Amino acid sequence: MGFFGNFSLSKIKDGLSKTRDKIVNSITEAVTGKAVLDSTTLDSLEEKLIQSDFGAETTDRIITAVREKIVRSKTRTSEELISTIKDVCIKILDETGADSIYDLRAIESKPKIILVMGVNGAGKTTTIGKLANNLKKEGLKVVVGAGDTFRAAANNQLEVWADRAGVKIIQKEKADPSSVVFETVEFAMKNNYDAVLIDTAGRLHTKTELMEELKKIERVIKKLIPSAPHEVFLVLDGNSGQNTTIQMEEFNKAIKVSGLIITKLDGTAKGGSLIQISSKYKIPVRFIGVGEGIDDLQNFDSVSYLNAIFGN
Ligand SMILES: Nc1nc2c(ncn2[C@@H]2O[C@H](COP(=O)(O)OP(=O)(O)OP(=O)(O)O)[C@@H](O)[C@H]2O)c(=O)[nH]1
Ligand SMILES: [Mg+2]
Repeated sequence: MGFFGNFSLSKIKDGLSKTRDKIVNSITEAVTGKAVLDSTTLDSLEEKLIQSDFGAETTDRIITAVREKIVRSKTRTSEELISTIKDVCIKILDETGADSIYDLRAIESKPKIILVMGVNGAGKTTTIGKLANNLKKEGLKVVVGAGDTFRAAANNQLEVWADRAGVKIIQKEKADPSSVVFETVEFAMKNNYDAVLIDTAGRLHTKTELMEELKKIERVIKKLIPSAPHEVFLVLDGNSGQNTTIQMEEFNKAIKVSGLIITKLDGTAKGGSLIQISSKYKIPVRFIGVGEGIDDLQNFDSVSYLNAIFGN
């Protein structure tokens, strides 16, 4: 289950209970009492899938699979339907390369530079705190760079997390974000650190100058280490539903995203959007946030995720 010792199936299950209720109930509702899966029932199923944030493309794939498998078979239980839908989702997640053995500790070159970006309030700083804590616990020498110089409170917030995790932080008041990033990477290189986690300010993907700032951060990192950043994580709020696809597109244009972190999956009914974004962009989800605590970040394991929604 990856490198997080805190992997917890029950946490994932609890977190995804609203998503599970929404998806499974609405699918069951669409087909219950229907002796035949005629086009009206399939239309209704299609509508429910769209409402569950699967997106048009995934919904098409599911409806095609349902047509092929279920319409022709004699037994048409809702269990069979759910298992067909789950199979499509397994394929979609497999195609992204998301797997439970992904290991953030793997260090191709030292220091490993991990850049974290996303819109305002997505959960970047919290996630960095959780990642720092986990990497530190695994014995890695970790430094976090306070690349969010936009809000005065941002530095304090990251500092609190760095303290909690017991890792070094590099911060500079009122500085240009890329200069903080430069200093952090340089510090890590000079002092033989294993991993650098870089926090960035939340930004609207529609703000061109802020997206340019991200590109500048990447350029600055490359000046010091041409192969870096080694991971570029886009943090997406699991509650955003449809809006996540546009964020994905715009951030990916600025810096190529290597992995996704979906936060706040606890308590949202929009967990289906994770499937939508996986299907559309084929970028692996690496971690999911299931709470605000330091231990509430889990390695993404597609099988556990789908079991939590659809049952085993
Ligand atoms: N329930 C829940 N809350 C979360 C999770 N991740 C983050 N949060 C909360 O979301 C809020 C915003 O988190 P931050 O980490 O400050 O988000 P950010 O992306 O750094 O925000 P900006 O820097 O302002 O753009 C905080 O209240 C966090 O506690 C999660 O997985 N579950
Ligand atoms: Mg922040």
